Amino acid sequence: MIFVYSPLHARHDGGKELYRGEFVPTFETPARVGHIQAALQAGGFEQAPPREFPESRLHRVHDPDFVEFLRTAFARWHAEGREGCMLPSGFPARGLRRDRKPAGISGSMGYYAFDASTPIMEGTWDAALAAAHSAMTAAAMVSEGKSAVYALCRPPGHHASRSVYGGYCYLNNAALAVQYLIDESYGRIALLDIDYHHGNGSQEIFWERDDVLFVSLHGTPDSEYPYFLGYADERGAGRGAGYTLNLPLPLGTGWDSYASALDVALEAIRGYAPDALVVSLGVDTFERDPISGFKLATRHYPLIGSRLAGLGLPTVLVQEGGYAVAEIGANVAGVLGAFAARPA
Ligand code: SP5
Ligand code: ZN
Repeated sequence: MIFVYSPLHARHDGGKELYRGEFVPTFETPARVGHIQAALQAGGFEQAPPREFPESRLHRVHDPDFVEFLRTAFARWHAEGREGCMLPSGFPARGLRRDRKPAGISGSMGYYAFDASTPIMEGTWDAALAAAHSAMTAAAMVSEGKSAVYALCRPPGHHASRSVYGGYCYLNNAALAVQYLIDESYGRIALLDIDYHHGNGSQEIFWERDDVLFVSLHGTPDSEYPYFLGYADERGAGRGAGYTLNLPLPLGTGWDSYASALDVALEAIRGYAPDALVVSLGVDTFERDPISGFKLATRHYPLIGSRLAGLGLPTVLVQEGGYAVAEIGANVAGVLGAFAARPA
Protein backbone atom coordinates (compact mmCIF):
# COMPACT_ATOMS: atom_id res chain seq x y z
CA MET A 1 0.00 0.00 0.00
CA ILE A 2 1.15 3.56 -0.74
CA PHE A 3 1.16 6.15 2.03
CA VAL A 4 1.14 9.86 1.24
CA TYR A 5 3.45 11.92 3.43
CA SER A 6 4.61 15.55 3.56
CA PRO A 7 7.38 16.87 5.82
CA LEU A 8 5.51 20.20 5.98
CA HIS A 9 3.47 18.86 8.92
CA ALA A 10 6.47 19.73 11.14
CA ARG A 11 5.88 23.46 10.60
CA HIS A 12 2.82 23.13 12.84
CA ASP A 13 4.61 22.98 16.18
CA GLY A 14 4.94 24.67 19.53
CA GLY A 15 1.23 25.30 20.16
CA LYS A 16 -0.60 25.33 23.48
CA GLU A 17 -4.07 24.15 24.36
CA LEU A 18 -6.42 24.89 27.24
CA TYR A 19 -6.63 21.66 29.24
CA ARG A 20 -8.12 21.35 32.72
CA GLY A 21 -7.73 25.04 33.42
CA GLU A 22 -4.16 25.39 32.22
CA PHE A 23 -2.30 25.99 29.00
CA VAL A 24 -0.25 22.92 28.16
CA PRO A 25 1.66 21.88 25.01
CA THR A 26 -0.84 20.33 22.57
CA PHE A 27 -1.23 16.55 22.74
CA GLU A 28 -1.21 16.67 18.93
CA THR A 29 2.56 16.77 18.19
CA PRO A 30 4.94 16.36 15.20
CA ALA A 31 6.44 13.27 16.87
CA ARG A 32 3.20 11.39 16.12
CA VAL A 33 4.01 11.42 12.41
CA GLY A 34 7.60 10.27 12.84
CA HIS A 35 6.44 7.17 14.67
CA ILE A 36 3.80 6.32 12.08
CA GLN A 37 6.21 6.90 9.19
CA ALA A 38 8.88 4.68 10.79
CA ALA A 39 6.39 1.86 11.41
CA LEU A 40 5.09 2.01 7.83
CA GLN A 41 8.58 2.07 6.34
CA ALA A 42 9.51 -0.94 8.48
CA GLY A 43 6.34 -2.66 7.25
CA GLY A 44 7.30 -2.26 3.58
CA PHE A 45 4.81 0.48 2.70
CA GLU A 46 5.77 2.79 -0.15
CA GLN A 47 5.96 6.54 0.57
CA ALA A 48 4.75 9.14 -1.94
CA PRO A 49 4.62 12.96 -1.70
CA PRO A 50 1.34 14.89 -2.01
CA ARG A 51 0.42 16.59 -5.27
CA GLU A 52 -0.70 20.22 -5.40
CA PHE A 53 -4.32 21.22 -6.02
CA PRO A 54 -5.98 24.58 -6.72
CA GLU A 55 -7.68 26.32 -3.79
CA SER A 56 -11.02 25.79 -5.57
CA ARG A 57 -10.81 22.15 -4.38
CA LEU A 58 -10.91 23.39 -0.78
CA HIS A 59 -14.00 25.46 -1.59
CA ARG A 60 -15.92 22.27 -2.50
CA VAL A 61 -16.01 21.60 1.27
CA HIS A 62 -15.12 24.87 3.04
CA ASP A 63 -16.42 28.44 2.75
CA PRO A 64 -13.95 30.70 0.89
CA ASP A 65 -13.90 33.28 3.72
CA PHE A 66 -12.98 30.54 6.21
CA VAL A 67 -10.12 29.34 4.01
CA GLU A 68 -8.96 32.94 3.63
CA PHE A 69 -9.06 33.38 7.42
CA LEU A 70 -6.90 30.29 8.00
CA ARG A 71 -4.44 31.31 5.26
CA THR A 72 -3.94 34.86 6.57
CA ALA A 73 -4.63 34.57 10.33
CA PHE A 74 -1.07 34.33 11.58
CA ALA A 75 0.15 37.18 9.36
CA ARG A 76 -2.64 39.41 10.73
CA TRP A 77 -1.68 38.45 14.30
CA HIS A 78 1.98 39.03 13.58
CA ALA A 79 1.20 42.45 12.03
CA GLU A 80 -0.22 43.46 15.41
CA GLY A 81 3.18 42.72 16.94
CA ARG A 82 2.30 39.32 18.42
CA GLU A 83 4.27 36.08 18.37
CA GLY A 84 3.72 32.52 19.57
CA CYS A 85 0.39 30.80 19.17
CA MET A 86 -3.09 32.18 18.56
CA LEU A 87 -6.04 30.96 20.62
CA PRO A 88 -9.53 32.49 20.82
CA SER A 89 -10.95 33.75 24.09
CA GLY A 90 -14.56 34.46 23.21
CA PHE A 91 -17.20 32.71 21.08
CA PRO A 92 -20.62 33.66 19.67
CA ALA A 93 -22.61 31.40 22.01
CA ARG A 94 -26.38 31.68 22.65
CA GLY A 95 -27.57 35.27 22.78
CA LEU A 96 -24.57 36.75 20.98
CA ARG A 97 -24.49 37.76 17.32
CA ARG A 98 -23.05 35.47 14.72
CA ASP A 99 -24.56 37.25 11.73
CA ARG A 100 -21.62 39.61 11.39
CA LYS A 101 -17.94 38.85 11.32
CA PRO A 102 -15.79 40.93 13.64
CA ALA A 103 -13.16 42.95 11.76
CA GLY A 104 -10.34 42.34 14.24
CA ILE A 105 -8.22 39.25 14.58
CA SER A 106 -9.31 38.34 18.13
CA GLY A 107 -13.00 38.37 17.30
CA SER A 108 -12.34 36.59 14.00
CA MET A 109 -10.71 33.72 15.85
CA GLY A 110 -13.73 33.24 18.09
CA TYR A 111 -16.03 33.55 15.06
CA TYR A 112 -14.29 30.75 13.17
CA ALA A 113 -13.26 28.46 16.09
CA PHE A 114 -15.27 26.32 18.49
CA ASP A 115 -12.67 25.62 21.16
CA ALA A 116 -9.51 27.03 22.79
CA SER A 117 -7.46 23.90 22.11
CA THR A 118 -6.60 24.49 18.46
CA PRO A 119 -3.71 26.94 18.16
CA ILE A 120 -2.67 28.71 14.98
CA MET A 121 1.08 29.26 14.65
CA GLU A 122 3.30 30.59 11.88
CA GLY A 123 3.45 27.23 10.08
CA THR A 124 -0.09 26.02 10.72
CA TRP A 125 -1.46 26.94 7.30
CA ASP A 126 1.41 25.24 5.41
CA ALA A 127 0.90 22.06 7.44
CA ALA A 128 -2.90 22.07 7.17
CA LEU A 129 -2.73 22.64 3.41
CA ALA A 130 -0.18 19.83 2.98
CA ALA A 131 -2.46 17.49 4.96
CA ALA A 132 -5.43 18.43 2.77
CA HIS A 133 -3.31 17.87 -0.35
CA SER A 134 -2.20 14.50 1.05
CA ALA A 135 -5.79 13.35 1.51
CA MET A 136 -6.76 14.54 -1.98
CA THR A 137 -3.67 12.85 -3.44
CA ALA A 138 -4.74 9.57 -1.86
CA ALA A 139 -8.23 10.11 -3.32
CA ALA A 140 -6.72 10.86 -6.74
CA MET A 141 -4.65 7.66 -6.64
CA VAL A 142 -7.73 5.60 -5.77
CA SER A 143 -9.73 7.35 -8.52
CA GLU A 144 -6.94 6.37 -10.90
CA GLY A 145 -7.17 2.70 -9.94
CA LYS A 146 -5.24 1.97 -6.74
CA SER A 147 -7.34 -0.21 -4.47
CA ALA A 148 -6.33 1.53 -1.23
CA VAL A 149 -4.10 4.47 -0.23
CA TYR A 150 -3.36 5.92 3.21
CA ALA A 151 -2.84 9.65 3.79
CA LEU A 152 -0.60 10.38 6.79
CA CYS A 153 -2.35 13.65 7.54
CA ARG A 154 -1.25 16.04 10.26
CA PRO A 155 -2.93 18.17 11.49
CA PRO A 156 -6.05 15.98 11.55
CA GLY A 157 -9.34 17.15 10.03
CA HIS A 158 -12.59 15.55 11.14
CA HIS A 159 -13.60 18.23 13.68
CA ALA A 160 -13.35 21.01 11.05
CA SER A 161 -16.69 21.87 9.47
CA ARG A 162 -17.53 24.04 6.47
CA SER A 163 -16.45 27.21 8.28
CA VAL A 164 -15.37 26.32 11.83
CA TYR A 165 -12.06 24.90 13.09
CA GLY A 166 -11.38 23.09 16.37
CA GLY A 167 -10.28 19.81 17.93
CA TYR A 168 -6.74 20.20 16.50
CA CYS A 169 -8.37 20.35 13.01
CA TYR A 170 -8.32 23.18 10.43
CA LEU A 171 -9.20 21.74 7.01
CA ASN A 172 -11.31 18.56 6.86
CA ASN A 173 -8.93 16.18 5.08
CA ALA A 174 -11.34 13.23 4.97
CA ALA A 175 -14.23 15.34 3.67
CA LEU A 176 -11.95 16.74 0.96
CA ALA A 177 -11.04 13.17 -0.03
CA VAL A 178 -14.74 12.20 -0.14
CA GLN A 179 -15.59 15.21 -2.30
CA TYR A 180 -12.64 14.57 -4.59
CA LEU A 181 -13.78 10.98 -5.18
CA ILE A 182 -17.30 12.20 -5.98
CA ASP A 183 -16.09 14.98 -8.28
CA GLU A 184 -13.75 12.69 -10.21
CA SER A 185 -15.10 9.15 -10.22
CA TYR A 186 -17.81 7.89 -7.94
CA GLY A 187 -21.49 8.37 -7.18
CA ARG A 188 -21.78 7.31 -3.56
CA ILE A 189 -19.20 7.28 -0.78
CA ALA A 190 -19.30 5.86 2.74
CA LEU A 191 -17.30 7.88 5.28
CA LEU A 192 -16.54 5.72 8.32
CA ASP A 193 -15.10 7.62 11.29
CA ILE A 194 -13.40 5.44 13.90
CA ASP A 195 -11.51 8.17 15.74
CA TYR A 196 -12.35 8.16 19.49
CA HIS A 197 -14.03 11.57 19.10
CA HIS A 198 -17.17 12.23 17.11
CA GLY A 199 -16.40 13.69 13.67
CA ASN A 200 -18.65 16.70 14.10
CA GLY A 201 -17.14 18.57 11.16
CA SER A 202 -17.62 15.70 8.73
CA GLN A 203 -21.16 15.14 9.97
CA GLU A 204 -22.06 18.78 9.45
CA ILE A 205 -20.50 18.94 5.97
CA PHE A 206 -22.51 15.95 4.70
CA TRP A 207 -25.63 16.42 6.91
CA GLU A 208 -28.00 17.15 4.03
CA ARG A 209 -26.36 14.85 1.48
CA ASP A 210 -27.57 11.43 0.36
CA ASP A 211 -24.49 10.73 -1.78
CA VAL A 212 -22.36 10.37 1.38
CA LEU A 213 -23.20 8.00 4.22
CA PHE A 214 -21.48 9.22 7.40
CA VAL A 215 -21.04 6.58 10.10
CA SER A 216 -19.17 7.29 13.34
CA LEU A 217 -18.13 5.18 16.36
CA HIS A 218 -17.01 7.33 19.27
CA GLY A 219 -16.99 8.06 22.98
CA THR A 220 -20.34 9.36 24.16
CA PRO A 221 -20.62 13.16 23.86
CA ASP A 222 -22.34 13.13 27.27
CA SER A 223 -18.83 13.23 28.74
CA GLU A 224 -16.46 13.25 25.78
CA TYR A 225 -15.19 15.89 23.38
CA PRO A 226 -16.68 17.49 21.23
CA TYR A 227 -19.63 17.38 23.70
CA PHE A 228 -22.23 19.07 21.51
CA LEU A 229 -22.70 16.62 18.63
CA GLY A 230 -22.55 12.87 18.05
CA TYR A 231 -25.72 11.49 19.64
CA ALA A 232 -27.59 8.55 18.15
CA ASP A 233 -30.68 10.63 17.34
CA GLU A 234 -28.71 12.73 14.80
CA ARG A 235 -29.66 11.05 11.50
CA GLY A 236 -29.26 13.79 8.85
CA ALA A 237 -31.80 16.16 7.31
CA GLY A 238 -33.48 16.93 3.99
CA ARG A 239 -32.13 14.64 1.27
CA GLY A 240 -29.60 13.51 3.88
CA ALA A 241 -32.23 12.18 6.30
CA GLY A 242 -31.12 8.67 7.27
CA TYR A 243 -27.60 9.10 5.86
CA THR A 244 -25.89 9.89 9.17
CA LEU A 245 -25.40 7.10 11.72
CA ASN A 246 -23.85 7.75 15.13
CA LEU A 247 -22.86 4.89 17.41
CA PRO A 248 -21.77 6.56 20.67
CA LEU A 249 -20.18 4.16 23.17
CA PRO A 250 -19.59 4.48 26.92
CA LEU A 251 -16.32 5.28 28.61
CA GLY A 252 -14.32 2.12 29.21
CA THR A 253 -15.55 0.35 26.04
CA GLY A 254 -13.29 -2.63 25.28
CA TRP A 255 -12.85 -4.83 22.23
CA ASP A 256 -15.99 -6.98 22.47
CA SER A 257 -18.49 -4.11 22.58
CA TYR A 258 -16.38 -2.09 20.16
CA ALA A 259 -16.34 -4.95 17.64
CA SER A 260 -20.15 -5.34 17.90
CA ALA A 261 -20.62 -1.63 17.19
CA LEU A 262 -18.13 -1.80 14.32
CA ASP A 263 -20.12 -4.68 12.84
CA VAL A 264 -23.30 -2.54 13.01
CA ALA A 265 -21.42 0.25 11.21
CA LEU A 266 -20.12 -2.13 8.53
CA GLU A 267 -23.62 -3.59 7.98
CA ALA A 268 -24.98 -0.07 7.47
CA ILE A 269 -22.24 0.58 4.92
CA ARG A 270 -23.00 -2.70 3.10
CA GLY A 271 -26.68 -1.74 3.02
CA TYR A 272 -25.81 1.60 1.43
CA ALA A 273 -23.77 -0.18 -1.27
CA PRO A 274 -21.27 2.66 -1.82
CA ASP A 275 -18.79 2.86 -4.71
CA ALA A 276 -15.88 3.65 -2.40
CA LEU A 277 -14.94 4.05 1.25
CA VAL A 278 -13.12 6.79 3.15
CA VAL A 279 -11.96 5.96 6.68
CA SER A 280 -11.23 8.64 9.27
CA LEU A 281 -8.61 6.59 11.06
CA GLY A 282 -7.99 7.74 14.61
CA VAL A 283 -6.19 5.41 16.97
CA ASP A 284 -7.07 7.40 20.10
CA THR A 285 -9.32 4.43 20.93
CA PHE A 286 -6.13 2.87 22.39
CA GLU A 287 -6.18 1.91 26.09
CA ARG A 288 -3.28 4.18 27.01
CA ASP A 289 -4.33 7.21 25.00
CA PRO A 290 -3.82 10.21 27.31
CA ILE A 291 -7.08 12.05 26.45
CA SER A 292 -9.49 9.21 25.65
CA GLY A 293 -11.49 6.51 27.40
CA PHE A 294 -11.70 3.29 25.35
CA LYS A 295 -9.72 0.13 26.08
CA LEU A 296 -8.47 -1.21 22.74
CA ALA A 297 -5.08 -2.92 22.77
CA THR A 298 -2.45 -2.96 20.02
CA ARG A 299 -3.49 -6.52 19.07
CA HIS A 300 -7.00 -5.30 18.21
CA TYR A 301 -5.98 -2.88 15.44
CA PRO A 302 -5.26 -5.61 12.86
CA LEU A 303 -8.75 -6.98 13.58
CA ILE A 304 -10.16 -3.57 12.62
CA GLY A 305 -8.06 -3.56 9.43
CA SER A 306 -9.35 -7.00 8.39
CA ARG A 307 -12.95 -6.01 9.00
CA LEU A 308 -12.54 -2.83 6.90
CA ALA A 309 -10.90 -4.82 4.13
CA GLY A 310 -13.87 -7.21 4.20
CA LEU A 311 -16.04 -4.50 2.64
CA GLY A 312 -14.04 -5.02 -0.56
CA LEU A 313 -14.24 -1.35 -1.58
CA PRO A 314 -11.75 1.09 -3.11
CA THR A 315 -10.56 2.81 0.06
CA VAL A 316 -8.87 6.03 1.17
CA LEU A 317 -7.65 5.94 4.77
CA VAL A 318 -6.98 9.31 6.40
CA GLN A 319 -5.08 9.80 9.65
CA GLU A 320 -7.01 11.57 12.41
CA GLY A 321 -6.18 11.37 16.17
CA GLY A 322 -4.04 9.15 18.39
CA TYR A 323 -1.94 10.64 21.16
CA ALA A 324 -0.16 7.69 22.76
CA VAL A 325 2.93 8.57 20.77
CA ALA A 326 5.08 5.54 21.60
CA GLU A 327 2.41 3.11 20.37
CA ILE A 328 0.83 5.13 17.56
CA GLY A 329 3.06 3.59 14.87
CA ALA A 330 2.24 0.00 15.84
CA ASN A 331 -1.48 0.77 16.09
CA VAL A 332 -1.74 2.49 12.70
CA ALA A 333 0.51 -0.08 11.00
CA GLY A 334 -1.63 -2.79 12.60
CA VAL A 335 -4.77 -1.51 10.86
CA LEU A 336 -3.05 -0.87 7.52
CA GLY A 337 -1.01 -4.08 7.48
CA ALA A 338 -4.09 -6.23 7.99
CA PHE A 339 -6.04 -4.15 5.47
CA ALA A 340 -3.31 -4.55 2.85
CA ALA A 341 -3.26 -8.32 3.36
CA ARG A 342 -6.73 -8.60 1.78
CA PRO A 343 -6.97 -10.55 -1.45
CA ALA A 344 -6.68 -8.06 -4.36
C1 SP5 B 1 -8.57 14.78 16.01
C2 SP5 B 1 -8.78 14.60 17.48
O1 SP5 B 1 -8.61 13.50 17.98
N1 SP5 B 1 -9.07 15.69 18.20
C3 SP5 B 1 -9.31 15.60 19.61
C4 SP5 B 1 -9.40 16.92 20.27
C5 SP5 B 1 -9.64 16.78 21.75
N2 SP5 B 1 -9.42 17.99 22.44
C6 SP5 B 1 -10.01 18.16 23.75
C7 SP5 B 1 -9.69 17.03 24.66
C8 SP5 B 1 -10.39 17.15 25.99
C9 SP5 B 1 -10.04 15.91 26.75
N3 SP5 B 1 -10.76 15.77 27.93
C10 SP5 B 1 -9.97 15.09 28.92
C11 SP5 B 1 -10.63 13.89 29.49
C12 SP5 B 1 -9.59 13.10 30.23
N4 SP5 B 1 -10.12 11.84 30.63
ZN1 ZN C 1 -9.84 11.98 18.31
